[in-house]
Amino acid sequence: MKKRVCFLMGMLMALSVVFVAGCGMAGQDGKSGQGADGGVQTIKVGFGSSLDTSSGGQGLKKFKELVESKSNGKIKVDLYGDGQLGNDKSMTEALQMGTLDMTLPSGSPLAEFNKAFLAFDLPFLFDNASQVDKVITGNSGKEMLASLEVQNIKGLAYFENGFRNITNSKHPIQSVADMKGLKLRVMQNPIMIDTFKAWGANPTPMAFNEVFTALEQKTIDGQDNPNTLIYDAGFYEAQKYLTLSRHFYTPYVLIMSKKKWDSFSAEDQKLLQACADEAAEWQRETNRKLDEEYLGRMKEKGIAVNEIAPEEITKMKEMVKPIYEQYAGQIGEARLKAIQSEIQ
Ligand code: TK8
Repeated sequence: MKKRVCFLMGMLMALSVVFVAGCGMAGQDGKSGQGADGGVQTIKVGFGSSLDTSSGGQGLKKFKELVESKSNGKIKVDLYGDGQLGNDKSMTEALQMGTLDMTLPSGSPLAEFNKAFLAFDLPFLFDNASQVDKVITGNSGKEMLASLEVQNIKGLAYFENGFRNITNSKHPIQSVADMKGLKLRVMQNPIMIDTFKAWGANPTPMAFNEVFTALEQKTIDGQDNPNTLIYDAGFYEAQKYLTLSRHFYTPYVLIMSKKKWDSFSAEDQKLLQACADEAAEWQRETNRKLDEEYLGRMKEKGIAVNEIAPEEITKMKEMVKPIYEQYAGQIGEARLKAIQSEIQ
């Protein structure tokens, strides 16, 4: 299928990148692209989903367009989508080592590198987009981006992956009892694992690029993602039911290797930050439109969509209260309090 061909092509491209780098022809001290072509600096960006249909990919294209025009071509942005250069975790590691310049992971795998980001993974933390915006454009959001510096990462901005919903191939999830024993793929993140365990499901952590095949081969019953990615990744083709649970909110975090960031002049850094902010605002808006649009397309293609009754949601919230206490220490008590008061 389409996805698999992409993946194979991606592997080939990734191999050739490694080969060229191994021959010492690129990436000298993070200043690849500089010099020979009249001072042009190139930013190499890797992303786990598509560049065309996914909202994250569209946001990255927007960033590229802004940077290249505002720098008058002095800074070039090269985009590699579909997991060609790796998954969220491996690309973040590549950033730390300085072998990749930029990526856009979900906040959840990033939490493995910086525990503050676990805050966003708390179940039902946000009820709606305006609460999200208060936190990510407010103090807590900014502080968390800045805190990535310790990990050798420059945190630039928040894009939006979105509110996550559950798909599965067995039966509609109308109550928490319906989750019992369902083998659901989750991101590699401890809060997500503990949350689904608390609801009686059987969570299986897995990298994103393995999910489609696992659904198709039925080694898992289902998974959770925002509507945009359930559509973009084609998961709906291998699933019968989509439950609009909106149980987690996942931001995308636009990050650059510190080494690359430091290679830019103060003036260029200002330009890059401004482009990241503008692209982020555009992308969040776009994602919110696409969320609805792609849900409509999936309904047309035959997936059965249902909501969970409000009383059941209340019950699910009760069941995961201990998780807030359990993780407050790792997130930072003060940080969690600040986030909760920003939401109010
Ligand atoms: C790739 C990932 C992915 C995430 C996941 O873009 O792993 O489920 O939602 O979209 O960031």
